Amino acid sequence: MKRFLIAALAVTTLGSAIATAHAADDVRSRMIRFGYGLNEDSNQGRAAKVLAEEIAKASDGKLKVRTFASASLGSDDQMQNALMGGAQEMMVGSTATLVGIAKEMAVWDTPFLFESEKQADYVLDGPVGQKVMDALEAKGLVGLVYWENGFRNLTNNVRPVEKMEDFNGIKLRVMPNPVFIDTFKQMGANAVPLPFSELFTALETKAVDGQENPYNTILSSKFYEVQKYLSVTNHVYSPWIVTASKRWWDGLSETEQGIIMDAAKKSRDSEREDTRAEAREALAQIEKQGMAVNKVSPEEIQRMRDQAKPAIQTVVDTVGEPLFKEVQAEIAKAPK
Ligand code: KDG
Repeated sequence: MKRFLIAALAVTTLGSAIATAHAADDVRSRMIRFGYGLNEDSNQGRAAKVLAEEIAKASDGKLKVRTFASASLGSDDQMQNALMGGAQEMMVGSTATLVGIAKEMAVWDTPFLFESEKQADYVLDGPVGQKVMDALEAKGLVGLVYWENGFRNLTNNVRPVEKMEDFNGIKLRVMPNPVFIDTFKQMGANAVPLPFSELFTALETKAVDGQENPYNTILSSKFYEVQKYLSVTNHVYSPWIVTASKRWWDGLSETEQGIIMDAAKKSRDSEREDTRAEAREALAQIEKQGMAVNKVSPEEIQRMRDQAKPAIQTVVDTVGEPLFKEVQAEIAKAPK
């Protein structure tokens, strides 16, 4: 009996060693180009570094991620096209810039959709967040994880926005996305869609008067150098999404896909923690850089929510009522 047990143990040990060896063989030496739009020392850049390190560590250095900051591989939509064509392997960008590729992504542009990061995490990482990601596959992209861009706030050079009427006449840059254009037209602004890569110059040359982004981006992109007023609205929570070229992804072994997916989840958790820690300090730092900050009153926020209702209908018309209702149901289940 004892000899049998020893033999069985030996076979099992040998089997697992062979399996490990095969798994290691399943990982080839590869270079992965990962592009993003913000600069290297932004929250987006720091998270890209974490992702690269986690993938290298888990593949014994075989999977090398080369990160490209500041839209050096192109704007979000240019990189998305490169991934779909197989000319680039991975990227992170805004879900809002994917609406032209997968209309389901527009659900995340709904004004005032999430009230907290906790709600956002629960919904984005849950079944409906995955369902929206899955819509990318038919278009040649693989959605891996959502990172946090954050709650968006207004900056401009004309006046502090304290009530809805203050939007009138402001040329406001928005992400190239129908819901954002609609939302700010409803508010009375002159919405000007521009890629993020052109935003700083547009502000500097006064081609536009203002823009809206999370504190982290206002800080890391130094918008305080070309903007006077910051008005706190938290009018929408913006996710980023890490995507891969489906043409490239389907050529990876299961082991390689598992390594990248596990690393992406680690980078997601680390990015959210880093972004939130930075956001807690960012407002004070932005004020220190000379921007005048005003918090829009709850009454005026409610007026903006009411005014934005036609834009919410644009979302429902774009993504379909069933998906919109599924997101609302998930939000209702989310922890506060
Ligand atoms: O690559 C830059 C994008 O992540 C961009 O979407 C950031 O929120 C953004 C914006 O305003 O364009």
